[in-house]
Amino acid sequence: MDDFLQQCKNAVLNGNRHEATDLAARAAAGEHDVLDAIENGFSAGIRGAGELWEKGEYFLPELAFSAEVMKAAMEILEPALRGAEGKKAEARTVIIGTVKGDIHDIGKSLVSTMLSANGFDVVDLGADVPHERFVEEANARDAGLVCMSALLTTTMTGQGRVVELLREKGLLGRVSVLVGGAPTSVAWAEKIGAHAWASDAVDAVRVARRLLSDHGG
Ligand code: B1M
Repeated sequence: MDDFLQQCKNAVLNGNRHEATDLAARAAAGEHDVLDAIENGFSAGIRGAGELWEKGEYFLPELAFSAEVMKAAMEILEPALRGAEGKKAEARTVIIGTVKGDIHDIGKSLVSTMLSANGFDVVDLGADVPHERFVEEANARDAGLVCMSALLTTTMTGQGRVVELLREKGLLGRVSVLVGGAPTSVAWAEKIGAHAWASDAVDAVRVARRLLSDHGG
């Protein structure tokens, strides 16, 4: 890991807001590739904080503080991310959210930003989104794609519930479903009947494009 990325990682890991926002501003100003700083610097920091918490070396408030610092950095980086990407208008609306019972929103927001930056018309429902709401919004907006994030093994089942609800309402032919989040996988997506899985925000853009063009978006 180069020095800049290591500093980004440490700033989040140590809960140093000033350092993190300063590094984010430097990346946004062009000193370092923005996506690389997010994926391999700041995200490495928040994952590191999670590992320390798992080992009992961090308490939950420390983990939450690291997450706040990461979000403060993301606020600075997101506009730069939007500006950095090419704009190609995609016709169909994309609905995105983190499923019910799950408040992890950092990865979801990164995916959402990258989709917007790449010309998708994104409706971000936030975190802890009731299963029915994905379906209502997809129907009301004639969406082409529903994207769901889940970070907990206890909430990932909600992704499957939304697929079932879409099927029950007869929407599954019209709308595709993309799932992601740390505990999910290609096998999981197949098991619940989702159309695809993506590993990260860049992959999500690639897969979303494919799904929308396959389904006439
Ligand atoms: Co929580 N948490 N957390 N947490 N947390 C995890 C997920 C955990 C793995 C930590 C651990 O044990 N090592 C663990 C889950 C264990 C499990 O289910 N097996 C856990 C737990 C247990 C909990 C609580 C239950 C703790 C408690 O209260 N006892 C609680 C749950 C609250 C709730 O949701 N109801 C909780 C709370 C929190 C905080 C509030 C402190 C904070 C969240 C703050 C926030 O998001 N606003 C937090 C954090 C920060 C984490 C870790 C450390 C980091 C998550 C993160 O932001 N990563 C996490 C450990 C880990 O993931 N290693 C952990 C950075 C982000 C950029 O990556 O979200 O993976 P990620 O997103 C990636 C990809 O996954 C992918 O692209 C993104 C960009 O690369 N992706 C998609 C994500 N969504 C996608 C959707 C797509 C496609 C790709 O298409 C739709």
